[in-house]
Amino acid sequence: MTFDKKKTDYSIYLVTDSGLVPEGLTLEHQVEQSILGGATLIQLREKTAETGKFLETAKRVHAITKKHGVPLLINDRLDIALAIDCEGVHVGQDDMPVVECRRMLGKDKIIGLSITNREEYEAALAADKTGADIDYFGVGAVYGTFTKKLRAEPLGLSGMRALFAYITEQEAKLAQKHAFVTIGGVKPGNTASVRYMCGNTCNGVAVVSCIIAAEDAKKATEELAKQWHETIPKPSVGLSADSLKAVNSFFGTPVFVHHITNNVVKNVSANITIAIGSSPAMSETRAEFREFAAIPSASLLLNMGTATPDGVETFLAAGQAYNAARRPVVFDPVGGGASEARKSAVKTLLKGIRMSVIKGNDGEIFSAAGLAGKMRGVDSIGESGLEERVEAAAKLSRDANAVVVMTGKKDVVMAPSGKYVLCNNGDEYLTQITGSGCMLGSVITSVVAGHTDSVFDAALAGLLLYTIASEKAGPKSDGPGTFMPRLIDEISVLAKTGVKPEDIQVEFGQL
Ligand code: 3NM
Repeated sequence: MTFDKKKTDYSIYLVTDSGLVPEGLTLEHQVEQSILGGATLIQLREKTAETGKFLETAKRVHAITKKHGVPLLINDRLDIALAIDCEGVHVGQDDMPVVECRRMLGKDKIIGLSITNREEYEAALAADKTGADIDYFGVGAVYGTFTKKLRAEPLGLSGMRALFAYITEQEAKLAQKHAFVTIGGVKPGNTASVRYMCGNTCNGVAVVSCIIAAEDAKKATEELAKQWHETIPKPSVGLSADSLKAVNSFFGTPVFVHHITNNVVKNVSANITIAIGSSPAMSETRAEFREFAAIPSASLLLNMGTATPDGVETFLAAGQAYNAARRPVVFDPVGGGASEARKSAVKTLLKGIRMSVIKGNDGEIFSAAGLAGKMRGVDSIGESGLEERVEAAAKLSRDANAVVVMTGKKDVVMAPSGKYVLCNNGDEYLTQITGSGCMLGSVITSVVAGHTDSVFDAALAGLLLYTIASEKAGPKSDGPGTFMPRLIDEISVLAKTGVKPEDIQVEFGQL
């Protein structure tokens, strides 16, 4: 095999552990099946093998990888890599320093290094300056894993996104760029989300157990590769001031909206979902999450109104089931900044779940963005200046790679790209009933579920449907008590007839 390391495909990277190979199968069989299923790079990682045995295994595995033209790297053991003359090594922070590896291996071999934070990445850049010439980094752990005792807390999706944002900025300044793979608890169900959150700087996913422990390693690799290659579309902004009539094309698609929400609003949330022609379910039963997520039009609304520790686990299980099924998850961090327990719950959920939309009042959005929010119990007190609100929505949108809908006098709909819409629609009565924000969450989830390729536009359309319905309901109401049923009446009409362009009051902006 003629080997040019610059052409290395890092996308589907199998790291071995013979201890996890199912009974009756061999490591060599798993490696070959995985290559047949689409693995593009193999690392032999055998932490407990004795030298002689390791060398023999390495020779056999190298014969297989060479036959298929896939590079083989050896974990930690430079001596083995040199002995079999394979394509390179992967080292950890406590292994042979990368500069020494390069000196011994020469310039044409691949050298990879594990990192878990900015400091380790920066130290590696310094090592590059003294001749390490590192080719790629394994970044993790993304999630918790039983395969390895981790050196640090898993980064989660939000942590990976933050680290990759920093890395991407630094790499742009470098002449010789590196490749990056993510590792730790990665499997087919979360691969698309990991890729979406890490962005284009991420070249692949490195996995151990989801392939090496599979009865059918070829099939397991094919599934991983499929998830890697089917990327999730960005929530780009298609609607413009000139094309607002098109919002009506977003209504009328019946979908299934799975709510995990608080007891105060379950009834009205179900009613408003039915009013716009969709089907609500209110299930906290983990055993049925996967089945529900598999419904073709399914969507999930996570409303954190009553956040118990067990509730957070339920949210995570549901969110991850919907992420795996590539169905939208809308997050309403109700009262997100009201207590330390709620702040920590929001962090945990943003680590574990890829959200399509995050909807909240300004206190909730400021808090989720890590900016001090002003809260009174679960209600937001007063509003910050518009500029600050737009910036907070933009920060959260970038951090979570999600569309953010921030309600207030002017509602803000924000895309991760910094494009945004300010909406002036909405009746005063919305501030005088309980559950008005929660019902908006149901409406947005329903519209987004019917239009997963245009999440931003769908979230905006849902907001307009709801706020314009409130403006129709307000004048027909005698007070907040009669406003609630009127709102449901009006929305059921507007969902069919569409909103009138002259009723829409929005401004488009770009940061
Ligand atoms: N390195 P699985 S996590 C080998 O964080 C390894 O650097 C990690 O195994 C790191 O795919 C890990 O079975 C194990 O979760 C990954």
